Amino acid sequence: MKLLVDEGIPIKFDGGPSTDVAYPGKNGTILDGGYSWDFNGDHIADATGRTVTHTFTKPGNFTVNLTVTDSVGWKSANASMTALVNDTKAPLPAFDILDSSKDWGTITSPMERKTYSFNASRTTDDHDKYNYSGGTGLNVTWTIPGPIVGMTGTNHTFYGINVTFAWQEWNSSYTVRLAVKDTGFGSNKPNTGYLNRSVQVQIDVTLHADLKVEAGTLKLNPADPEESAQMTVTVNVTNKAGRAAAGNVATQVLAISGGVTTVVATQADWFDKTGNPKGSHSIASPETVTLVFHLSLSGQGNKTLQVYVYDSSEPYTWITSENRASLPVNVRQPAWQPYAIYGSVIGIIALFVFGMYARRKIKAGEWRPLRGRRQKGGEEKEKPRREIKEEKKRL
Ligand SMILES: [Ca+2]
Ligand SMILES: [Ca+2]
Ligand SMILES: [Ca+2]
Repeated sequence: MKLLVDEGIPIKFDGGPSTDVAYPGKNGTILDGGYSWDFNGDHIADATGRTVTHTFTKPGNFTVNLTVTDSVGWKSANASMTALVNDTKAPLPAFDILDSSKDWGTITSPMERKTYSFNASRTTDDHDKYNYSGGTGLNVTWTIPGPIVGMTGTNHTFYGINVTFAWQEWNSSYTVRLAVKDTGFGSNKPNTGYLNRSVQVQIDVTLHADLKVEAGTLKLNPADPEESAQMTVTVNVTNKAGRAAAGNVATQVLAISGGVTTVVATQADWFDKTGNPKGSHSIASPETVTLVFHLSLSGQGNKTLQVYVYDSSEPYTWITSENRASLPVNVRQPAWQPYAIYGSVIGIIALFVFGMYARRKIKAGEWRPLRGRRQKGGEEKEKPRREIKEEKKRL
């Protein structure tokens, strides 16, 4: 006789059909306490009573024994059956991050671009274990977000109880998802347990540049430029100590006016601290460079000129107000502009005066209109000219 049950379900057992023969010809009496149940085959009683309720808390094959003893103390033969208990509970995933450089100690917050082992051997299941030599057992799948050293894409799947990788970039939160599947003992329906754990990846400060504009070094020449006239913007920029070299520096000058920001220069001349031109546009750590921008401003009036510098390796949390420097600037009317305006006005007046004068002369008959004169004498004058040209050719 075989019993098929799920783990965790209470099952009622009834020993009622048992009968007892105390000795030939006379029936004995079986008291309730005479029913002894062993549900796990260890021959140690787990319950007494004619009817008992038992819950199998673990999957597996178990031998159930019922021993019936009559009031006289004669033991009957055992009645036994086999119980096959299905695995219906998912594994409980758990993992540690191990640092080989610290004698495989457990850490919680890894460093960017450093390799660690992610180990799920603390995972438990009520039936299966991980099979290190392959074959059936717990099945472990990792889902790792974010860029990973030596891999493409931003979402990665790893298999196995121990996986090794390095995150390419620091991040306040990468959610590691661990899925562990059992074999589904008995029912052949595997159960999967999940664990989502947020992991903070620390920044390695030696892998990033950190630029700042030196306070008070921003100079405009001239300080009050004319509109559209050439001017220079000079500033000193430092890469802080203990950082990576800045090798891909973005440089910008912005003009801000009336809430509108315009990029007015992106290229600078680079000089080292001794004033010599710098061949490479990189800033070691620590080093200060001088940037000189040549630009002109359109639109008159008050503006804010802002220099903005950052390196492509600089984390966004390090690109702060220290990466910018600003000065107010009043863009003047160009010096030639008033003269041009006066000149135009005077010219218009002169034309008007001349017009009046000409009108009077024409009316008086002293001048003939231009159009009439051309029509009358035009053909007569052109003919001789043509003859002259022909003569020249002949010569
Ligand atoms: Ca037992
Ligand atoms: Ca299980
Ligand atoms: Ca910075």
